[in-house]
Amino acid sequence: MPGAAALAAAGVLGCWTDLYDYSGAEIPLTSQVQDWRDEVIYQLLVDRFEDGDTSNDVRIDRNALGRYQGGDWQGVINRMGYLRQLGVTTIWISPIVRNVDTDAGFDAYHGYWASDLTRLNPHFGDLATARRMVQVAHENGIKVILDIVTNHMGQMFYYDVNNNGRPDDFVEGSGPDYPYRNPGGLGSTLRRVSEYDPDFNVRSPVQAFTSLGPAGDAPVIFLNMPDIFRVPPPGDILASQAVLGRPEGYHRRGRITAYDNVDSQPGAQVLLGDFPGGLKDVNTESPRVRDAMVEAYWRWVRMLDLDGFRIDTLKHVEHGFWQDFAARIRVLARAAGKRNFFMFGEAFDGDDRLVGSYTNPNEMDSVFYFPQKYRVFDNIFQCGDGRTRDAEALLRDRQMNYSAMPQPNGIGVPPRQALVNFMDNHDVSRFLYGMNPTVVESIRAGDGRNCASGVVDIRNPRDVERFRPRLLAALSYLLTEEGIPCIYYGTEQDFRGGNDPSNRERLWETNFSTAERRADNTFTTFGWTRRLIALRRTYPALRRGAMTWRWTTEHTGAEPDAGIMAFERVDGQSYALVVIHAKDGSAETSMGTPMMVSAAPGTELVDVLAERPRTVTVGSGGAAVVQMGPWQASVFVPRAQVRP
Ligand SMILES: [Ca+2]
Ligand SMILES: [Ca+2]
Ligand SMILES: [Ca+2]
Repeated sequence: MPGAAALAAAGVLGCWTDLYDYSGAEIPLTSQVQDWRDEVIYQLLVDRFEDGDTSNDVRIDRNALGRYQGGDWQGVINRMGYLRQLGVTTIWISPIVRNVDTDAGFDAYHGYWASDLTRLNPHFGDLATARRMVQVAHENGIKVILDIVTNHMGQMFYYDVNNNGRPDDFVEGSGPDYPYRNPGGLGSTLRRVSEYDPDFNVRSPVQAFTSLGPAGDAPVIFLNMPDIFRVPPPGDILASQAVLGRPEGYHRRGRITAYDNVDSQPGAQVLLGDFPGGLKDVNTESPRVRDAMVEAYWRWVRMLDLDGFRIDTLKHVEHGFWQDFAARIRVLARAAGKRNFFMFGEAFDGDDRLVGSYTNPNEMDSVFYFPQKYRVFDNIFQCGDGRTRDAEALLRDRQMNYSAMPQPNGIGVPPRQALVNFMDNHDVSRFLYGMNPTVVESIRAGDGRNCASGVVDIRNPRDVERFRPRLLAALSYLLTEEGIPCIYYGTEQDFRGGNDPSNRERLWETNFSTAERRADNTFTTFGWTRRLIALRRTYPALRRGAMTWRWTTEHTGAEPDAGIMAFERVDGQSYALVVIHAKDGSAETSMGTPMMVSAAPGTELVDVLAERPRTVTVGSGGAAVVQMGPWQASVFVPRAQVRP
């Protein structure tokens, strides 16, 4: 690496292009994970986590969260101790590959604008640093999941609709076609067309027009701007990549304008359209493109000893691609001796059946549990009106909608038991941001639920403080329920940013505080999270136990059991009963009538989450009565199983 001065003097990124030695880059692969249900995932955006190397801080702007901030892989290395102290066991890192560096006033700090899948993004470091990051993580018992995108590349080309050889913005159409102004309707609507991002064309590739009329498929013109890595992938490192620099590598239909046809029919906009922002949709049906994706991403596993892929935008790619891609990666992993390589994906949708469909045979080992994010973390924990019954309905639906068969050559756990649970991520406002008034309105309209208590005035720190008990209760659920918990970085430091990019704060500004107590001796969110993760590690039932609901309710307000939710986790002899009171209030409450649990009558259950352990003795027939304070969470285990 040249020094910081040399980079700054050069002032462009092009000078970084060929600094890396990719030769002899494969390393021995290791198997780090026995059972993914034992893991706690921590999602971090590399650019926002820690700036460990100021020499790569090229063109950062700390006044704008839509620009690069300076975080890097050296920063992740430097803060491995912080992650270990929190107790997380896996990090999911944002994409590492080279991106179109900047476009329309925003930067590719997030990594979702790929331009070359075989080179690294130099803002984050070099190959040696990336490799050391994974090695140091493994030495600390932390696994590394790489975020990958196969659906689209960055803004690589424009459609030369008017055939003049340069990118234009223009108005199209012959005039207003309102009947009163144009009897007979011969005109067409005026609309603005950007050649970077024209609207979806239903029947064919984006079409060209001249003054004489239609002129066939619009030429696709790749840009050549090496200073910002906006160049077609040269295919010099992997020949397979060259297809991504040619028109045939893309669907060329234009930008998605309707998201409602999400059922993956052939021809659907969501499958073939460009992603907003001009992100060009890859021709994923093409065998050449499939080869390019498998080769490029498998190569990073070989070079870095990665432990899994988090896969972007599942529902924008046809099922056939996933069945091919995932199966081939698994075969490669097995042949290379990498066991339990984990692949889970993002279908950003509340439709449980749709999300579950990506766990069908040969597809994902797991998916982000978006339906739960909406129906449990938003509607129960953020809203807090007392109704908890829908959490039970969701678990029932899981039996129908998510595969019960582990993927062939996969992680050995059925998808339905390995869903990735989360309350927020980089694409939604943070939990502590509170409920968005629009969401509140839609919930009210939908089922009459009153979420007024979930609305937080984000300008008022006291309001946020009143909301924080909900976060602690939500974390208690996240870290004790069935599946694999995933925590978005900054949650442990009470970050409360709204939508993208304000939910992508710089973590280093917290000084990575590991304080477990606040001035009044209550837990910090860091301390509470650490405590829950430790419990999960100590009690096998909380990691691998089957989950059975024992109490949910439709009651609200002052009714005795409003806000109560209780479930058991049972793994062989290991038993846990989790009770959470997801509602505001001032006094303790019990559920009115006893709940029936499966622990034997006479069993003394100890609340191991409480600071001063309290006990409940199971009565005849399995009846148990539990008193709960507002937003309190309890984890009861039999006295004989309590561990220090
Ligand atoms: Ca840096
Ligand atoms: Ca043009
Ligand atoms: Ca697509």
